[in-house]
Amino acid sequence: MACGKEDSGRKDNSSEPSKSSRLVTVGYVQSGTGSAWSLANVESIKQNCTEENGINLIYECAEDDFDTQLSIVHSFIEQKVDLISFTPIVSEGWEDVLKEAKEAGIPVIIMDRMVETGDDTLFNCWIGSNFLLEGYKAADWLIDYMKSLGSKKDKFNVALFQGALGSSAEVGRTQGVEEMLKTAGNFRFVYKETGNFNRAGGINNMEKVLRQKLDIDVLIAENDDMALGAIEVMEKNGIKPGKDIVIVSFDGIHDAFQAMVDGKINCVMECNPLTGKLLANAVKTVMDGNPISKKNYVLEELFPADTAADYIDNRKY
Ligand code: GYE
Repeated sequence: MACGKEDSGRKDNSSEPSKSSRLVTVGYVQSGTGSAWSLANVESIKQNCTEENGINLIYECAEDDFDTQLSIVHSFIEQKVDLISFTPIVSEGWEDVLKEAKEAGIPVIIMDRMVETGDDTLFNCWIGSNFLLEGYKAADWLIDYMKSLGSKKDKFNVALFQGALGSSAEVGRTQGVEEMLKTAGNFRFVYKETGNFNRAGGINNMEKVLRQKLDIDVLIAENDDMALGAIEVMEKNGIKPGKDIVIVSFDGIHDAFQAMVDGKINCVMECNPLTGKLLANAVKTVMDGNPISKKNYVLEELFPADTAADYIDNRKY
């Protein structure tokens, strides 16, 4: 209606601020886009942090490089954006820049992965997953599943493909699965390396496992992309994924659900990337000066393979 006939040539004397001056400028920097999870996360943020929702989004991606991400956050402070948000590639190293943001009076919302600072007044809130709990739940399922197979082995050999080292997603999941499997007493980690949360990392690690003839019973991949990469290698080498090697992974992307339906992944611990709406709501709450919880966990479920067919058609990512 702004361009309607009635308005033409008329001076706007109203005290109502113009649309653009009411928009909150949010500088957001994503960690990287190497996984289907992060692509879905970016999509969700872009779909919800819109002008219709009162947000002018400046979107940047750090392509998994910490220094790049740090300098982008710095540039947001220099640009005097209204609010900064980011998914920290690694947990540590954020203290100084967060202090600068605080001194400049710019609120900060941390997304997905967490920062490690001694002072949680350095950010307004965090929205993300309970990675430690994800690790516990996945390993707990695995313990029962291995029991149900009735194997005579007294120890199961486990390969763990970790996510990007030092990210809270990696740290939490690693701790969770290690602690939980230790309580069972019959799991032995024979391989533990990062695959950087991407398919190439899954391929490289699986090739190494085979080269080293590690004879693994279980693969725990800290995200689906690495599991799918490993599956490619297994199949090329005549190994039946999901049968010869039990596979558990994290995220719950559509391709992993398909792999479960096909019997190639045994269980997926979901990690929900659809947090754009929560971010848009949190931006409003913070900018309105209303109170907000410091930590906001997203809901997520465990999906054993026999449930996958019921859910696959409704997966949104
Ligand atoms: O599991 C992985 C992504 O931080 C929760 O990062 C996120 C993880 C997710 O690249 O696929």
